[in-house]
This record gives sequence, structure tokens and C-alpha cells, in this order.
Amino acid sequence: MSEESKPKNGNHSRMDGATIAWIVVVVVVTAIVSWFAFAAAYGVGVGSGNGNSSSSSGNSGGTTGGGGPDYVYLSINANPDISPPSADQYNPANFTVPAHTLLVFVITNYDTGENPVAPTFANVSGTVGNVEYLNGSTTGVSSVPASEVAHTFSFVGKSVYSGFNVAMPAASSTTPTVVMFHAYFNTTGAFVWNCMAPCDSWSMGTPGYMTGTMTVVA
Ligand SMILES: [Cu+2]
Repeated sequence: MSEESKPKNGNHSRMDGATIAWIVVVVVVTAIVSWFAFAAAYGVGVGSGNGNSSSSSGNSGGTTGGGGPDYVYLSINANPDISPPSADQYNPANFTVPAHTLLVFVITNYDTGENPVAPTFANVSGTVGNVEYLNGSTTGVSSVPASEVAHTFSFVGKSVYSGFNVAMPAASSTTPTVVMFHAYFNTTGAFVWNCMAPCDSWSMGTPGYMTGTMTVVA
């Protein structure tokens, strides 16, 4: 801008009250939109009841690999292509996760079958806040009805992660059940998980189906 084109009238650049009010509105709206975008990107719950929502510094993902959490996507279905037919299967059943990192598990269950469990395996244990989030809800639940459980993701026995349990309610005929939870696994090694719902005895005893190995790496 040349000297000649600068405004000579001092009042020209002065903002009146309405202009200031508009700027405040724009800034506030931008801040709100940014927060929702951040929450979506980092899996931070927006509602109450989420263990991570109390973080005021923004980054709840620690310092590993750029700061965000790592997502772990698993699905559960009845695989019609293997013998015995329609064996229940996690996909993948064997996977690797980083230690000391906020993990966001998203498990999509397409199995409509209910395999009622003992109350222990209907409770959520070992996740952040000892809760799971069902079908996109931002309110965590600490258990699901034992009679409605289709499958679980559990560590039992002598595993260092023994006691960890998440339960997947059965899907409806038209809509899968989506279970989300946050977790940290801080001991490295290879750990066998099991489904503890009595779903399919062949699958429950066959690695790669209703049991598998979670490898935690440094
Ligand atoms: Cu199962």
C-alpha cells in the first residue's frame, strides 16, 4: 500500500460497537468449531463421563508419534467361508499396538447371536475409566446386560493383563454394534486374549478366531 492510499480520516479505522460484537461472535464460533474438530480427530469425548475430557491442555495422547492416539479397528462376524461354516471370528485376531500410548479401540460386531455371560464378563474393566462407549455415544457404560452379550475381548489367567474385559452386545439384524474404548497397555510382549462368551467352541479354541495374540511393542 502506498503512502498516498492510506486512509487520512482517523475515524475510518475505528470500529463501532456492532463491528466488535461481530468479531467476538466469529472468534467464539471458530473456537467451538475448532474444539469439535480436535475432539473428532483425537477421539476425545465431548460429553461428560469421558476420562479424557478433563484434559485442558488439549493433547491427551502423550508424546509418542506426534501426540495423537492410535486407533485399533477390529470387527467380529460369522465367517461363512471356513469350516465349520459360519465360525465366529475377530478380524484381525492378531495385531500389534504400541506401549505407553493412548489407544482407541473401535470394535464393530456384526454377529446377531447372544451368548449370555457371567456378570464378570459383562463388566468393563481395564479400559480408561473402566467404561466402553456404545454406538457412538459419548457417555461411557461400565457394563452391558449379560444376557445381550455376543462376544468379549478379555485377558484371563496368568496374563499380566488378566482382568481386562470388554463386552460386545449382539448386533441387530440390520445394524452392527460399535463398541469403542480407550486403553493403555504398558507391558511389552505377546499376550493371548480370549472371547469369554460361550459363542462357538471351535472358534474359542482356535487362534485367529475367538482367541488371538495382541503384541505390545515399545
Ligand atoms: Cu466369541
